[in-house]
Amino acid sequence: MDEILEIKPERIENDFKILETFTDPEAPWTRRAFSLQNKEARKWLADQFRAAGLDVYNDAASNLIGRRGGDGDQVFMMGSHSDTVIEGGRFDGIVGVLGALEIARCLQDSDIELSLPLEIVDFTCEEPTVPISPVGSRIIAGDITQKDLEGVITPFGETIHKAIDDLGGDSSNISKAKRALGQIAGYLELHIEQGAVLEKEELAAGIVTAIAGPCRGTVQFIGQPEHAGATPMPDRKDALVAAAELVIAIEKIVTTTGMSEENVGTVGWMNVSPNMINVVPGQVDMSVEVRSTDLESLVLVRKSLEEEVEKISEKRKIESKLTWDHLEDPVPLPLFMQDVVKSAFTDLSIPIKYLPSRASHDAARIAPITPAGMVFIRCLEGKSHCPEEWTSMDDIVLGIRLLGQSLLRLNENFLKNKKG
Ligand code: HGY
Ligand code: MN
Ligand code: MN
Repeated sequence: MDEILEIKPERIENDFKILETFTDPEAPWTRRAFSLQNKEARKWLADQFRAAGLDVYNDAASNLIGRRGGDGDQVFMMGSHSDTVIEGGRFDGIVGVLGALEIARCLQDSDIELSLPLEIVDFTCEEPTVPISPVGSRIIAGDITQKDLEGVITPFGETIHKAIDDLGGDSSNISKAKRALGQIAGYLELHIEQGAVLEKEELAAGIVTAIAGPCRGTVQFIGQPEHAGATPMPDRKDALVAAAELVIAIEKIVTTTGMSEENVGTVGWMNVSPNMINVVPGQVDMSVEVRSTDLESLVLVRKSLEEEVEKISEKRKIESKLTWDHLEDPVPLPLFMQDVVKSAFTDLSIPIKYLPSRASHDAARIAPITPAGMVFIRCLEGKSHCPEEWTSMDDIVLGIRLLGQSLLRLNENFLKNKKG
């Protein structure tokens, strides 16, 4: 199929330049979900969606949606997220949102109508700014219920209800945002790889085969705060030493369990109390996150981690509590969606490269209700979730061309199946 969408690099470049200005000025690039920067960026994005001829609305989950091609229950969907981690990158998620916007503009420019309406989406809160994240894509998939919102407070001290409402959602009735299986005829997401496989093989783009499942939780160790000078070592119930043992144990578990090369494990934050130089730490709260593209290994890793917490707490005679906040299995992307994306690579004469995603994406969260496909573009040294995250405008333009071509191929596929 010929390439008929005319991507405009200068438009895309301009979008990135403007969107990245919506950041915490002290910590570029930080635009956490529900922050002031997120709200302001959303207003700007909504204006761009409108200027691209889209009908713009927020669903009850507050996802920002631009729609073209009239009514009708079933749609094609493309998108990603524009919220970031703290001092994250200018490209994680953003490439997918601005890429979808550019495709919508190209469709408007060339007056092309697809066989179904198209919705482009900026999903709310993809990054773990609140424990129940990702919020927007999980609500669409029916994976977050009204009850799950209870008690959730954002880092800005607001209830998740107020935060969703302030972003244009309807937190009292989030089930209105839920889509039934099949309502989204196909979903496409463009994203940076956040790994270095493409760069090492000197490839600009790749076809995603599966998405690793992130399992996130918190561990609490409760020992006994004591005088750091007067308390003999054997008598201590030092919560921080217990936590330190667990940090080392997690690294050992993920690197020796199952298909270990598929596993990763991280302790991202830790709170020590009372956090004073001359007091034996009485309590530690810490995050644990393990992931794998292999389900069996992921289950074994989680089980070993739970056993390890028990073991440490028995040995040190201190209390412990592990709570899993969010469990995700690895998500294989349907072969026919991989073929849709592959045909786009062939159309544009781009070398074919299949690879799994070790980072997770909105595509994984809506995969249970729609066939999802992903296009990856390389990023510098695989870096992401840090200010050094970078990808070239050439690779971004190529990624958007592949995204657009995949959409046309998805449309052609849909029409063929409809004719039967
Ligand atoms: O953590 C992730 O994989 C994604 O960036 N939220
Ligand atoms: Mn991310
Ligand atoms: Mn992302």
